[in-house]
Amino acid sequence: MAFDIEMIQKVYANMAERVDKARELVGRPLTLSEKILYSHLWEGMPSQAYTRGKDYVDFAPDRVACQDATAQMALLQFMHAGKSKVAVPTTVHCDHLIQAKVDAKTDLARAKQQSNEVFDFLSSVSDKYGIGFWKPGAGIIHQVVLENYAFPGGMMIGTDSHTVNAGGLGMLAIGVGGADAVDVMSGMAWELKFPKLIGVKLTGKLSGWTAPKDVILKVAGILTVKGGTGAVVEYFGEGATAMSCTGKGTICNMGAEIGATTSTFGYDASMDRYLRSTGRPDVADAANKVAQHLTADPEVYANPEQYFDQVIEINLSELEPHLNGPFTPDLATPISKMKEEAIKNNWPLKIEVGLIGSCTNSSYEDIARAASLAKQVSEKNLKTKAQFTITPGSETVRYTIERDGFIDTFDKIGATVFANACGPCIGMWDREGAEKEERNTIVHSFNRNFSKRADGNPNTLAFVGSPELVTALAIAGDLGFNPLTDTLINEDGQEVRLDEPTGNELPLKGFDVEDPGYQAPAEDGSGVQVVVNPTSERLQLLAPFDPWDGKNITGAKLLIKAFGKCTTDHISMAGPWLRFRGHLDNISNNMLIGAVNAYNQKTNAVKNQLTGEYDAVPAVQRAYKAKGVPSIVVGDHNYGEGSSREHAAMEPRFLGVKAVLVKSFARIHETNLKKQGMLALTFAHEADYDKIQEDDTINFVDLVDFAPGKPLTLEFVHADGSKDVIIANHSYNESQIGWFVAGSALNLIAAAGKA
Ligand code: MIC
Ligand code: SF4
Repeated sequence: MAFDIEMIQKVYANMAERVDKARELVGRPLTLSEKILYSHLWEGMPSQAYTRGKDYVDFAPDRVACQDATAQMALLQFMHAGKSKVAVPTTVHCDHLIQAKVDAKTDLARAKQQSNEVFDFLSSVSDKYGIGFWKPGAGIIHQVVLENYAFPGGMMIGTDSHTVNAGGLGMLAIGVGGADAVDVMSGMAWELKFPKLIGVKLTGKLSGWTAPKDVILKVAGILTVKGGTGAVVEYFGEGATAMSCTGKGTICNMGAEIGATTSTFGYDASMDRYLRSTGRPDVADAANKVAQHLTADPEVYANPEQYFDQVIEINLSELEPHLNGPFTPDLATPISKMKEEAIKNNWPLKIEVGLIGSCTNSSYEDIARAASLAKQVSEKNLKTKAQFTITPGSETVRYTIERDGFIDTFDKIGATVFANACGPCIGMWDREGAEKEERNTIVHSFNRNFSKRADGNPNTLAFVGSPELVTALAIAGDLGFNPLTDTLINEDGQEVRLDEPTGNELPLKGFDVEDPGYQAPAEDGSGVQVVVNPTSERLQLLAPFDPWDGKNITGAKLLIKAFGKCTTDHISMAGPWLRFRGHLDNISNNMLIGAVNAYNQKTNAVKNQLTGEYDAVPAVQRAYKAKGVPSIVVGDHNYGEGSSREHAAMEPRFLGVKAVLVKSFARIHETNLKKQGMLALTFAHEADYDKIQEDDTINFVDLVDFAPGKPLTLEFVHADGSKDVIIANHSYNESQIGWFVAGSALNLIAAAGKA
């Protein structure tokens, strides 16, 4: 039986009435995204139509998921909310803190030892507050959620940007910062600007070398890393229904890479099959009864232009396999053009490592198709040229693929099977020789490929592709190899061709597992003690941030003007820093160390305006903090792209930065800044970015009149005494201004809890 089946049945019981009411209010047929949004309003029954891209709306998500690296901060905050139990079904998944080095068993044992304190903390907080706990080794959050919790037509939030993966099972699943999760866990409404809608019509059918991954790699190329901002992407068409449920998951997963709020697919037979195969016939039966509400009204898909803000059409029969990268997931190159592009751009052609798996691509189908290629290595007397690694998404998948002989097949090509965890995808990869920082190429089936992300080496060029393409390329060891047209020379000197990958969507014998790694919480957790050692370097209880003093901020210094791409990896790096995710003071030592200083093009070297000397960003900011000098950060477009990690907002808040002024924000990061009581501002005139100088002192002129829809005026006083007045826009509504005034959103919840 499925987890929380009563909750799912309740959602379905309300659906017809709410969807009908919404259709009447909106006055036209509805997309699936609208049906899910309107049936999850905080107020219950819809009472008005909302304007997309404009109205802030309160929602009531059905569930919450957190992963270890973000759960620490989320739960440290939740502990201040004054509740005895979470208000909606919630789970915690231990997956980010396991470093890949030797193999699954060794690495898992080492991680359990090294992060024992954190795992114990998460386990006991989960036990106390009624949270389902997935132990280290159980799998990656999004795969475990897809296998156990996602359900068509549901709405969930998760403290990880790839929560959107559950769209593969027809949910609206949205990545958020921990403070948003705390709202929902505390039984409060969750606020989101009513999203815009992008429709993607998939015609034709995938075949041969092309995989679902190629759909999203292509979409990323079209929309770029910020093209989906503020929008839900809804996929439909014959190409969508013909695709596996897990393939849909891959497409939704990487919707995070285009900045989309989330992505989803209408309920279809592939979802029914996946639900049954993962032991949830009860959910499938319940969904089938309300199936018409779990997809768009037929008029919508017949005339999408009338209902979506933007429509993209992709013919799957013509889609080529793609490789995206390096350094950004939207640089899309069809495989037939790769050789030419690589030579033109001087990308090293030799592939050092091929890595498959991760939350994005470790379904049974993915692994089966990749294994069908690995099998050809011995059959055709080939030799695998690159190293090859696999990170299974869950113990269920791992156990099943081992049973079905795939692990054996990979073993034969010398593959390393890492633990069921994030590992190399998030810099938890102790790659031999990475410290030499040599220029080199890797290919993987993960989702992100920002600089330093996999192995910490800024000179590693990472290309993202489907697991089958990654496997073929690892066998060939050559970035320029096109398996559709090229041959390889085998050990006997013969020219051979790789046959197209094949594999079953789902295991014929069903999924199997001995120990899935789940721990249910105590029925009554009131007696459970949560201990945080005051001298711990990993965990630190939070102290509330100070409320606003009601005055204009004056005499602020420019901490850094960040140049170009500044993702959450640049603001609060992962990899070795993941160990401090529960200790705000310690992790603040990584604040903005990856951001490029616009004045000297260096990372982690900014001018301390009090001394005139250059120093590390955190050190300079700590010097300002010690002297009580406020500061601001300036940035470019899509600032805070990538992760949901709220550390990227809490660190500057903790160290005394007051405002972040940029050309544009990524959605989750903007909300995270607001929640933590920071000022998240955008240039009214983008060109003003260029007016800002290294020695500037900044005065807010009218912060005392901070109000919704009213831009703020900032005075930038230059070293020679001249000044520029810069207008900053913001998107704060009344209640969000309340967070700023109170010092943080949590301060308000805590005050309400005490009242
Ligand atoms: C990522 O893929 O960048 C992460 C690590 O999963 C993050 C979460 C985190 O930083 O903990 C995400 O995507 O939100
Ligand atoms: Fe983990 Fe990578 Fe997935 Fe993030 S994207 S959850 S780091 S596997």
